[in-house]
Amino acid sequence: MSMFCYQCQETVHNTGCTIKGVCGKNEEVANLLDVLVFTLKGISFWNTRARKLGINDEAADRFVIESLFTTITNVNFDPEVIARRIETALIKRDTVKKMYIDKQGSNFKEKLPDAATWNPASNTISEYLKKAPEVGVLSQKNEDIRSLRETLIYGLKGISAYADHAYILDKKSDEIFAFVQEGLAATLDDSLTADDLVGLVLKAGQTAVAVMALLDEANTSRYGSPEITEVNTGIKTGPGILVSGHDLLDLEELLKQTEGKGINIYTHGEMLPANAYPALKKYKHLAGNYGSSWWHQQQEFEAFNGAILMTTNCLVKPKDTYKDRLFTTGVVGWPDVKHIAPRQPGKQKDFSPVIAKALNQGNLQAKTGKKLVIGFAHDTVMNNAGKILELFQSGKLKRFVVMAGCDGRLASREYHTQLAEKLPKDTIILTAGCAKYRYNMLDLGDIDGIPRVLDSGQCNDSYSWAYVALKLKEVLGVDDINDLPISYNVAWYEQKAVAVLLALLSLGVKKIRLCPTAPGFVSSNVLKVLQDNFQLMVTTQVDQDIDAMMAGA
Ligand code: SF4
Ligand code: SF3
Repeated sequence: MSMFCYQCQETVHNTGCTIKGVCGKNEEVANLLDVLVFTLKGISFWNTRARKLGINDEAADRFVIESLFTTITNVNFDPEVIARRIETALIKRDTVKKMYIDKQGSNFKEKLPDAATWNPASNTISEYLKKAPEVGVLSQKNEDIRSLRETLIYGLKGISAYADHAYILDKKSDEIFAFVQEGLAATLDDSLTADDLVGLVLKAGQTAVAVMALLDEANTSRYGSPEITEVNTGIKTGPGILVSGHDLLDLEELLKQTEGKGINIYTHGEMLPANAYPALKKYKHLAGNYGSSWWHQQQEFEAFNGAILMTTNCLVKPKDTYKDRLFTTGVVGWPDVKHIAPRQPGKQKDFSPVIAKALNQGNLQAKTGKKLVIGFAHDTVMNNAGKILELFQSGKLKRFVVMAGCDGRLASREYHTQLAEKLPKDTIILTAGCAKYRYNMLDLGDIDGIPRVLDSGQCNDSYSWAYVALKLKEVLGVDDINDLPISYNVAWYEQKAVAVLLALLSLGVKKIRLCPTAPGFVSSNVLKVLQDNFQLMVTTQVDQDIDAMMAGA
């Protein structure tokens, strides 16, 4: 058996993980995930056709987005869970297929793609694995078509993660479901040219904007607009639970279930922005944020002596020192780590095992920490729009630098710390996602009371910066979004960042600098298209990039 995966920024030599994943994914899991994506293409093939007849299966819609989310970097490492998803996918595909054939008949003129009809000899991991070499990334021999198809699929993975978060909060969009499946089905169609695929990649960018807007609405309609909030980063005496990942409803239910029990709840990584939502910060035992971005979790989880709940990515191979106090839930999973079961209709998830573990662990040792100021999503920024415009007009503020995105292990990501330190004092950093942990503890000061780092939230809250750019364009009467005093210096790691990048491209944003590398899945020809049309660049030296950005280049 061997594997091939190049979907994230840490792929070996920026070309592909072939023996095991840097992320901890072994070849069995990597191959099963390839087969899962293949079966999702099969569902999408039939459901896209069914939709054209005015019928479709919403259960299949939800299943496709949740399963694509499962295949994102650092989400699920459990072969049994992935195998059961493949089995369910085949059942769902056949349900949709039957629905279509019942209405349209089965007189097909063209040859159906393998994904539309494949059935394993048995529903076992070994049978699924036999299929993997035929359906993995390298099964497409044309490098550019492979690159475009995979870019599309990774964008769809990011879109699906956000659509799933929105769905959990009762917001959904049929257009988004339909496009995810149209895109997946398109990767089965050998008649599509490179230009057709470029068109779909850009449409994925538009869909990424739409899904981030939907998730923004889902979050703010339930939890209110984020408010400027000082977040404690220390530890209080008393039992504690650390909650990581992106799922706000998991956090809310845990807060409800721990109320009055003397347990403090801390956020970690991408859960930090939860502290700024009025309907979450009202819980007195939401005690602050502990630790930093995902890849520090082995040290941070070990040192945090309470229970830990991982609600979504990024999960890193758990160490034995904390494995027994770690819990996963939702799409995230690791073999032998206790998993909190899905929510039943009309009920909350049952977090009692997490709560019992926290109480059993006893008091955490108190520790003081700095205060982080967060909560600068679009509403807060727009409420301060007058002041910000004044700063621009008076020359006290020269430029916004969007530094949103993901953090990662590579030493060269120190670039963003240095960039934050060296940017002229008349610039403001706009951030979102876990990339911020590279610089959010620095003292970068403020400009007339407006902090020099404005944190809008999770990676999906990059939407706020697109929103602010579009509003600024309107207010300043500028024709082209690229004439605004905004530079984009974006850090990427996993596939949600791919969706965010495609979103920016679809809005016409040019001269984006990507840190720390160009994606390994982008072939040299595809990269050239991106450079020619969008002047997409990779970051170089900090000083050189600052000079260029300040000159608008
Ligand atoms: Fe490698 Fe990234 Fe794929 Fe993991 S997700 S196997 S690190 S490319
Ligand atoms: Fe970070 Fe995984 Fe992407 Fe949501 S937690 S930004 S890397």
